[in-house]
Amino acid sequence: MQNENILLIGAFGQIGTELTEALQGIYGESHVIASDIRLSSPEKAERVRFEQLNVMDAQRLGELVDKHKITQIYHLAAVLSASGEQDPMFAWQLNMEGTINVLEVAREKGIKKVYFPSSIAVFGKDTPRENTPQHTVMNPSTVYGISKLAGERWCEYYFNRYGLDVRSLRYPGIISYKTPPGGGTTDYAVDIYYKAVVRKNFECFLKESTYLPMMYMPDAIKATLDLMHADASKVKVRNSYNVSAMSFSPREVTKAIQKHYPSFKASFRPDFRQKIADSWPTSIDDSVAREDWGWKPEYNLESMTTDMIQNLSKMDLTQYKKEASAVV
Ligand code: AKB
Repeated sequence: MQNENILLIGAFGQIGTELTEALQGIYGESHVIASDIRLSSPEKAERVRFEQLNVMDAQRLGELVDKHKITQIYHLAAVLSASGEQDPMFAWQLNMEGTINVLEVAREKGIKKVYFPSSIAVFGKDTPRENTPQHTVMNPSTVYGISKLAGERWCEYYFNRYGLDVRSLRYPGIISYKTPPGGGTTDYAVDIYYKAVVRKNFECFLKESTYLPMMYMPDAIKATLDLMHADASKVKVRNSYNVSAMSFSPREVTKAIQKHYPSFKASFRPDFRQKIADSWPTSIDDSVAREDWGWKPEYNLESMTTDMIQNLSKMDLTQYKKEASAVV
């Protein structure tokens, strides 16, 4: 493991922050380079080897690969579904140019492994919504989904054409307490926990009956590392694997939280994100990932809720509380 040098792109995002920590634990701090468009907080600089990188700058990406003798790249920088709809051209440019830059630099420099996160957003309204199979009709309707589907196709192309070992997962909504998500349609499922812990009521931008596939962060990190560490012969899907852990609606997560905070209340005022959610699966069939490389999640809604509340209760949420008061 020590001979690997890993570059994370988008290292300070919701998944990047925790994946950086996990990779440091496996490979050692000096072998993990955390890059992002900017250093989001000075404290982060103390915990990582940081390099500034805009993923649209292919030259700088190549220079960093040479400088740190990088052997693996985790490409996590992307504009998510809801933000993407606010500025579709920018989302397309960043998501597509970023992915192509990573794949091209990886090919040119002989990188051993690349990780590309895809999403349930690759599915669309013509897709079977319940237990969505691994291989099915796609037809995404958001610019984020279109760019992720195109990214998946490019990953498979680079594998078939150049033998580049690219691996990918279609993440559902990811719930975590360390770093907030930004710009997604599933983000409500993080915010609702923060509101409950600071004893505020929650206004949800989706209807109470909207089921979406979700996963707790420890499972998302485990899935990512299990896939990246699997023997190449077991990685039979080279576009992207379906993975799932649970599926719930805003009403169900509210009820799960009310077991801890009986007076917690949620109201529902759907906005433009409802249409995005309605075009996505309600649950995912991840049996191919389970068969190929042994995927198995650990958390369900109840165990995740207990863990989220325990951890958020220990955190200093003064700033969050102030912001919540300002908007309520
Ligand atoms: C989003 O809501 O855009 C993301 C995703 C499902 O990929 N969390």
